[in-house]
Amino acid sequence: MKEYFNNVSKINYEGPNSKNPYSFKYYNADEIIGDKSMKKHLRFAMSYWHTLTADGTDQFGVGTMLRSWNNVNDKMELAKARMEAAFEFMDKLNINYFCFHDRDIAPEGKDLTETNKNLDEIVSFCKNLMKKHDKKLLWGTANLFSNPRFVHGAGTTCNVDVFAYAAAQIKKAIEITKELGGENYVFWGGREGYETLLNTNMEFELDNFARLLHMAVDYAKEIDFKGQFLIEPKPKEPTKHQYDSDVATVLGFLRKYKLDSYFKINIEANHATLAGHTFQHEICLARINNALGSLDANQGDPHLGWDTDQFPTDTYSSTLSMYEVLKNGGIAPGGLNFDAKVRRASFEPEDLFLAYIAGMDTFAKGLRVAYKLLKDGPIENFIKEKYSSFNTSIGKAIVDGKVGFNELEKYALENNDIKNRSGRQELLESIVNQYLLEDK
Ligand code: XUL
Ligand code: CO
Repeated sequence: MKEYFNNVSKINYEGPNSKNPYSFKYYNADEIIGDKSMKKHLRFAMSYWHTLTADGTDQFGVGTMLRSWNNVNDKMELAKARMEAAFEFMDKLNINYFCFHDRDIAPEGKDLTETNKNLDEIVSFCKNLMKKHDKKLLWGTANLFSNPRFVHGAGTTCNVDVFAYAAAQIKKAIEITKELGGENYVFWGGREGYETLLNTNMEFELDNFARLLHMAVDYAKEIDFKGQFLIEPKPKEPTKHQYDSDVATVLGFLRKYKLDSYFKINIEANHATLAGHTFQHEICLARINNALGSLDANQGDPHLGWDTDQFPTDTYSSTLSMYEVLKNGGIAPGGLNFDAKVRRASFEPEDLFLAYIAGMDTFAKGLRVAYKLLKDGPIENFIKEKYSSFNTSIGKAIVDGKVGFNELEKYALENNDIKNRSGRQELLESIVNQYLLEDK
């Protein structure tokens, strides 16, 4: 088979002292951390769109990426060359999973029939490569945002023809995800939102969106698709008011429409930033609601107000997010998908490897530190102690639901000596630093 990345060979773990840029410093796939190997904790996935199809185009200029598979003219041949490159890339980086949108892997045809035919051809090509390279599909999804037909949305469109098209597209995307053994299926509502209420019936749009998701749930049952359904929140971008703006909003939506038992949440770091939350906050909120599904591991830039989708290099954030993942008992059947793209100026194919190494090492380091922090317990113990007044007497009675306003008023009237204790934020932050800086 043709080699697409002939300047880079397999990336191995060489440890934190290595100066070889093409080596892992922290990610040691088979090393056991606690009860399982790093690769089982982290379940890294390659994002097909950013890695294989993105060309570096931005609003000011055309693509810059040098990609050896691009010299093929025929669209289907190009799709196949890309896919071969994808499997070579995953092999060399020791990544076991990938994620795609339907339109990333196969080109649209002149109509839906031809588009589906293209998809079928590529899916069977993909299935063979998956077997040969021993790779798995973390999740599939449908791109319901790039084509101009989705100008008013997909599930929230005002045009019933578009709604039907979206349903047909999702149906097919679930089918191919099943065909490839996908462990999850993602809904990111790219165009599901609005700019102004002057032209929008928000209530009807949300009802319709829920109708579409219920149809998806019914269809999954019909064809016995066992993968986990996920919703991916994101505020603003592309629309001003995205309906799935953050974890709390998605939970409210799922509960209102009785979809909560069928969906978990795919949380993306940069989307959390845009929502004014930390990644950790979003993961924690999903975790405590039994809704943590999967992670899109990337990061934004605090100085830029859009979804820059950078590779994650912030070890503080990766530590605190892995802390939540460990508290969740793991992320499976979800994983860590690098929904991240190399910068436009990092246009050489080697940059893709260097970027993934950076991201994988950042989360491996985060996992190692989070595991030690959780095992030693300085944060857990502090938090436990902080709420200890609820463990005995009147505090316990509140938690047990045994007292109401009358008893609490009596207690407050008799208790004139209220004392608070420090929250010790700075101490706790320096403990996290200590663990991070001392871990080798
Ligand atoms: C867009 C985004 C998507 C989803 C899948 O910001 O994150 O790529 O992850 O549609
Ligand atoms: Co994403």
